[in-house]
Amino acid sequence: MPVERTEKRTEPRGAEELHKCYQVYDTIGSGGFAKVKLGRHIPTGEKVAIKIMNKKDLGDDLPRVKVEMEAMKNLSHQHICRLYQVIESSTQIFMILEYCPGGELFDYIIAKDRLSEEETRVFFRQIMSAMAYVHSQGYAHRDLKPENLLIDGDHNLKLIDFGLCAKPKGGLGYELMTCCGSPAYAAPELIQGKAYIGSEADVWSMGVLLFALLCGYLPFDDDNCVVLYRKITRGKYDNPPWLSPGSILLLNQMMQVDPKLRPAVQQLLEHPWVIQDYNSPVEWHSRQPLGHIDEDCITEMAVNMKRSRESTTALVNEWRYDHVTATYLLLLSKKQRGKPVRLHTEPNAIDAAFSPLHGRMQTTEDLHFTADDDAVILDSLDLCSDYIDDCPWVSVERHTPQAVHQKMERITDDKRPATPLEKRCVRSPPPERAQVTARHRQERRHKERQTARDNKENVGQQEKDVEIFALPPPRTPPSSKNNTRHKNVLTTPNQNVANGTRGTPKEGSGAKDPIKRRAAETKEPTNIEILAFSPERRSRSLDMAGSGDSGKKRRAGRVFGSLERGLDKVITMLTPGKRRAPRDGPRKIKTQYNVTLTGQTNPDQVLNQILSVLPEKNVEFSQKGYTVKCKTWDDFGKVTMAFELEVCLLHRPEVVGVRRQRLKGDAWVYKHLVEDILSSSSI
Ligand code: H91
Repeated sequence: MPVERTEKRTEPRGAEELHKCYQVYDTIGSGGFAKVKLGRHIPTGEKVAIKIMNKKDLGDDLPRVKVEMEAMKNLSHQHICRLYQVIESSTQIFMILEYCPGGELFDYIIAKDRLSEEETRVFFRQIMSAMAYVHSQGYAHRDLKPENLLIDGDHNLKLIDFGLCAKPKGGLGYELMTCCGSPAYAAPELIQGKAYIGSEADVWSMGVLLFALLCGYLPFDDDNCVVLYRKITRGKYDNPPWLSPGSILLLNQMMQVDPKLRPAVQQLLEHPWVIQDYNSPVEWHSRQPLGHIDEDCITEMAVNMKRSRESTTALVNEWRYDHVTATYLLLLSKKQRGKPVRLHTEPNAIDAAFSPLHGRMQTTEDLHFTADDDAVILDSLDLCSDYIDDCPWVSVERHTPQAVHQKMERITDDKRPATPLEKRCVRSPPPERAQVTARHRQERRHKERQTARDNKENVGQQEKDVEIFALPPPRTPPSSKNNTRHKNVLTTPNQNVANGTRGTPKEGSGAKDPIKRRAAETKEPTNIEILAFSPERRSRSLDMAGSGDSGKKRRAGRVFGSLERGLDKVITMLTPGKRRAPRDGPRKIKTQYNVTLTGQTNPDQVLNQILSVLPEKNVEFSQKGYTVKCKTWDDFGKVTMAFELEVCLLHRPEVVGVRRQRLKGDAWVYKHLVEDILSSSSI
């Protein structure tokens, strides 16, 4: 007899509910108001991404999150990131999502400069498959770009960020009015503020995306919004010489200024360029249709919950996006990857964790460090280390305590995202920087463009200059600008922690200072002013004490509190006589696609070179060890970009590398800025 359990469900506070079913680890990224953390679903042992949002911070963007959650509940496709669970309290929203260890397609493209036509085709077929499905379900995505495509463990793409998607009531044929998405990918009709058809605008964005894959840069680009809009409305771009005639033709068809001349995604599925080497149209139907019930997963859950298969099926069929949905979908994901359909927990554990009869609620502390402290701590280390293995941007030697500790210390700042209109303004840096980036870019591409111009230009372009632009509204500067620029202080990586003491100016200026020591040994000139003492963290993050930022860090610190304490314990155990493991030098990492090789062998010199160019690029930074956290600000005191540069040592070849990670801001502006920093640092 099925047990009616839905009435018994209570609504524990969000974070508590989260910690009952998930182990929560490091922040792995951020998107707008959200922070994304790595997690593990305890019953299945599967890794997940946890998108964490504070309702207060969301403000007017709360509807956008609701739109995203609704869309993701209605979409189930092999190339769309799966939503497993939503935990909502009065203050927070947690979205439990499919974990994609390969990170953003954007980083993959820029690491490779551009992709070959063959590799582009593999990815583009997957993008088309996802988009044909999205459109078939009546949705338009409206924010297609390589930052919104993630690479999973099998090197397959997963579409994310449905916050701007639309599902017109009368179907996709109905016109939309809201101008949204990233300007560089926006269709001409959209930026002109005209009514437009969502699916047609998506096809334009797919054309821009295809160009970015094949070329490694954007077809329409400019630091000045007005110029950028003019380029888009003209629809005129240069075809670089490496593009095949087939690619030129397809790009041209997708980036037609007249939306009615663009092919629909359904037509593109069997386009000659798309089926080349495959000889078959793209398969776009869902391999995991909504509502399908897998008997093996039901059996495993029924046994675990001591229920009948019928009542378990009924429970799963409610699709409440609670722990039941998450357990079912994660079991299914295990099955699809050929893993055993097994729940790790004690019998009845999924149910028990949520039962009001369960007694005392588990806390984060309980979860990690109660019964068998060390075992659980080591499990945490193991996951961190798994994560580190997975991620292209972090690869440290397994189980190195200091590396794990260092990873745990990284806290990504939560900042308000740019609204679509504000996003455009991110593209308008202060004049000095605009000049630097534009000049640099121009020089770099001048040759390519010369050749491209000689090449056949895209046909069907419109010469008419359309002057109606949806311009950003005038912005009022904040009344009190508390982002006074602070003088950046260049330091050497801290060596004092190893001794458990903070160096005094006198001590630090001595031979312990690695840069001075090395400079003395190698007679290398130290071209920067070196601070006589070397505390752990420097510069703006210290200077910001009164600005509210440090409060955020303190709060974030509490989230990690118990785990960090546990890690400290392990580290203490593994490192006799030391409270924390010292970091004698930069991390040793594998060559990854987000690491730039320098050809140099002295990490301190590379670090100094980077630090010395940051001020002239108007980049504010804080340095800790060999990691430099960078930020740029607009004239209104808003952070436009946040990223990390980390000097590290590579195994093969044995040179110094610079790992880069974007945390916030326009991806292409970031790319140009980092290129600029690294080339100006002569590394
Ligand atoms: N960009 C538009 O940084 C800037 C690894 C990583 C691994 C993920 C799975 C899901 C999501 C992100 C992941 C992720 C946003 C995800 C899914 C949805 C969504 C958001 C995130 C970033 C945010 C962090 C992302 C990459 C894209 C990493 N991320 N590291 N698995 O709305 Cl539906 Cl915000």
